[in-house]
Amino acid sequence: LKVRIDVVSIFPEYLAALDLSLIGKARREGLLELAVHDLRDSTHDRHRTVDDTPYGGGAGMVMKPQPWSEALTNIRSQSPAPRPLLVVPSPAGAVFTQAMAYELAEKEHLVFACGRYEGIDERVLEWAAEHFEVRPVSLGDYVLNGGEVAVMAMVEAVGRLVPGVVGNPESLIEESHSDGLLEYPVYTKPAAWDGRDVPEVLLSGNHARIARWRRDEQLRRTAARRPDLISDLAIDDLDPADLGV
Ligand code: 6GU
Repeated sequence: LKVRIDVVSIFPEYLAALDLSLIGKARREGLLELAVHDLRDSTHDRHRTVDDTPYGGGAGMVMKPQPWSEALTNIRSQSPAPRPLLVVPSPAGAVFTQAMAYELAEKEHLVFACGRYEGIDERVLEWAAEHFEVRPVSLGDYVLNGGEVAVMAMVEAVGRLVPGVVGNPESLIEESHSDGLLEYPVYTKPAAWDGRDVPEVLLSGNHARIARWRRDEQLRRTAARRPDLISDLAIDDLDPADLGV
């Protein structure tokens, strides 16, 4: 169940950090096959031009179609999948979520097309839809200068869900968002630090009381910080004890 990931960018060095940590280890162990491509390798002029002025006027530059079609055609020709998923990072995309990370982790081949400037000529996305499943994706409601940082976040979120990448699969089950709630607070030794005590319930050895306390802290924290997540809960996501019955 290996996942192949290709990233196309005009700043391939940005993605060098994907050699580090858990994702780098997964690559070395062959669980994840990741290649980063320089879009400028698909240009043919002396200046390796990837952008031009926008039709209709306006600020900034737009990425030209030709280098993209050439780069993506090359990647497509090497694909193990009949119709790889093309993720196009964009603040105008659908918001990336943990559910989407799980969905992407099931794919055989993911391709990330990092735009810069004001974006990629729209016809590239139309053309690409004939060869890929095209998915514009945003990290959230703020603007980055390009897709590279977003791709780092998405590759890490997806990569850690590939079987074998995270050593202890329990840590995937317990973490934030897996049950629709934020995580409970955690503590380690010493039991007293800076005049602050670890909540006594955690030292009690009473596993049922600890589980109840942690769940209440999750609910309290989620209601305070992310009321939108509370609204999204289905009745079946709650335990009768969550409601005090
Ligand atoms: Cl995926 N790309 C860019 N350029 N800006 C963003 C983003 C993506 N997500 C949030 N802001």
